[in-house]
Amino acid sequence: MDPEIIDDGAATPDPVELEAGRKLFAAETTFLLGVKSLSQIPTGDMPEVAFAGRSNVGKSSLLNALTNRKNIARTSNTPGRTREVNFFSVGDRLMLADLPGYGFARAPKSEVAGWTNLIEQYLRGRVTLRRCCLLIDSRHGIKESDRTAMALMDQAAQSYQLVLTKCDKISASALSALKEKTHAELKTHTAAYPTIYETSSKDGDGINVLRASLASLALPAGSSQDDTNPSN
Ligand SMILES: Nc1nc2c(ncn2[C@@H]2O[C@H](COP(=O)(O)OP(=O)(O)O)[C@@H](O)[C@H]2O)c(=O)[nH]1
Ligand SMILES: [Mg+2]
Repeated sequence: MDPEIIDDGAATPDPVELEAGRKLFAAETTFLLGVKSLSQIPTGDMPEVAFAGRSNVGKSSLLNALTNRKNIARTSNTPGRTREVNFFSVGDRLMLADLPGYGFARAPKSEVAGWTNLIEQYLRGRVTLRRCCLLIDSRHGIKESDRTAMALMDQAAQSYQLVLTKCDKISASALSALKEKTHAELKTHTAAYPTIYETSSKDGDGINVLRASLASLALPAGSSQDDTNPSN
């Protein structure tokens, strides 16, 4: 049977994929730089995955959980603090881009326009970008500002996957209802993957599955960019 037809949005990697994810993120993650404008963006040919979501969705916590670091991405109780794009290299095989959070309730219009402009430029100009992870707070589901972000990525034909955060905070039945609703909505978005990732940075649930999905986008192990010697 065509797996698309029976896809219920659950992510089920096989052991080989899980091991590839574990290996990739067991390598050292290094913070490269933070940029306020895209003219300062680092170039290179490492494949890149970007992380986007509303302020306070748990983006920094997720990046820390993925990379086994306590504070490589600064967590904060004050929403809307990060106004730059931060770049991290995972073992010289995959670049992670932490995009500024959006949807902060009291954000002035000019700030919203600034965010949209930055993201549009980034999506248009970043040839190494393989995928965006769009984080959704499992307590709130998809909000209007997320729909704006999804529309931007659909228009840019930029593939993206939804990652539910803070799943430890809701019941199993609420999570399953949310997934059903979210899955239905995803079908109307042309660039969205049907798979929905459930995570909790607090208790670590789903982190290994997300790692496995990103490992398929990374450079092969032992082939970092400066490995130019074929005898290596
Ligand atoms: N219970 C729980 N809280 C979380 C989780 N992820 C983040 N948080 C909390 O949510 C708040 C915002 O997290 P942060 O990672 O700074 O969000 P960001 O603004 O998207 O980077 C902090 O108080 C975190 O401790 C999670 O998986 N479970
Ligand atoms: Mg943050």
